[in-house]
Amino acid sequence: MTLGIAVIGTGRMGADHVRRIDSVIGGARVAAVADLDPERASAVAAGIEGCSIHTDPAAAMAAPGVDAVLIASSGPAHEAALLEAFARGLPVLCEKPLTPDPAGTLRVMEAEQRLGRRLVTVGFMRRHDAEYQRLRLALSGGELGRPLMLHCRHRNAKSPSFFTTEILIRDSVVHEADATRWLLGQEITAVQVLRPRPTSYAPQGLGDPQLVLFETSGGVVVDVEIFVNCGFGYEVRCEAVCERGTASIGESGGLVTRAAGHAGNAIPQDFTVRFAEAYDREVRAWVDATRRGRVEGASTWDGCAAALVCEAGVRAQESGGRVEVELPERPPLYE
Ligand code: ISE
Repeated sequence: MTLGIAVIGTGRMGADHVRRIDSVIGGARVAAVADLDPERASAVAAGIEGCSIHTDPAAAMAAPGVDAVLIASSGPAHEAALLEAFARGLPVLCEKPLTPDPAGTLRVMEAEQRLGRRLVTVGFMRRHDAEYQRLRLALSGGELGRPLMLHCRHRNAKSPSFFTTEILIRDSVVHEADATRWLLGQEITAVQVLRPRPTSYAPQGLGDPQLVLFETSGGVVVDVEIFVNCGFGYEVRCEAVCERGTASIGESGGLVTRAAGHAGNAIPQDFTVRFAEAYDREVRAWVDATRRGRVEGASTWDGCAAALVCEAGVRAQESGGRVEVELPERPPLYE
């Protein structure tokens, strides 16, 4: 069967996923789209046969031929859309962050437990990136010895207008929160945030860049440079320092040209380019699993753990000190 998907939110990410489902991924079709802006939704759905257009996410989920939901609306709209999908028993791929606030994430986790089965896969696309997968394999292989530190750099060319000092943690560093847990198989137990003087290229009042430190349950220390107005492009790097060597990703810039006295490579300008293949693999894996009646990949628990790390990060920004992560017991549904 071809999986009919309702895509909620047709902004940059939603539009990219609509294109991907329509022309890259096999076995699925865009059956409905929803966006508060009907013109944007219509433009994104133009030319997709049988795709209905809505302003209300619930109406899109109720449209004929919808078997599953991809949520790509803004973070604050995720909780309501997730609960709507639960009410209809529809499997969901939800873009990160699962919800921007941990209280919302906990409510979603409780609702999913009441259903008694998993419906949610969280779109932490780095888990599907070939370089990240190689790094994880290198760390689990044991040849490098035990990991001691991760040095992470997360740079965006320019921040969107809604970014605040707090959102840098909840929307951007949330990726490192998940990647750290996934790469090391350890929980993050405490967070600190250092704030150098802001770049003069950041909007007034935005604390950019920031240096975020994680401590993990296994004693690894992780530093994350988050810099969302670096100007030159989109860059995500990670170096793992282990007892017998190091492993790093995000360094190879792909094609290098030498011409006219200059050598270099292009730097992607945003995440839809840098992680294009990871997004393809993520959506394909979700479609394939859903067609087999399975729910795989990052779970609501992973979304919740990442949100709680970010909450500690925001508290650490405010206090200037070290804040412990308050992680509840992992519910049996997510074992
Ligand atoms: C954006 O939402 C993403 O997910 C990107 O990967 C991240 O680099 C960016 O900072 C976020 O705003």
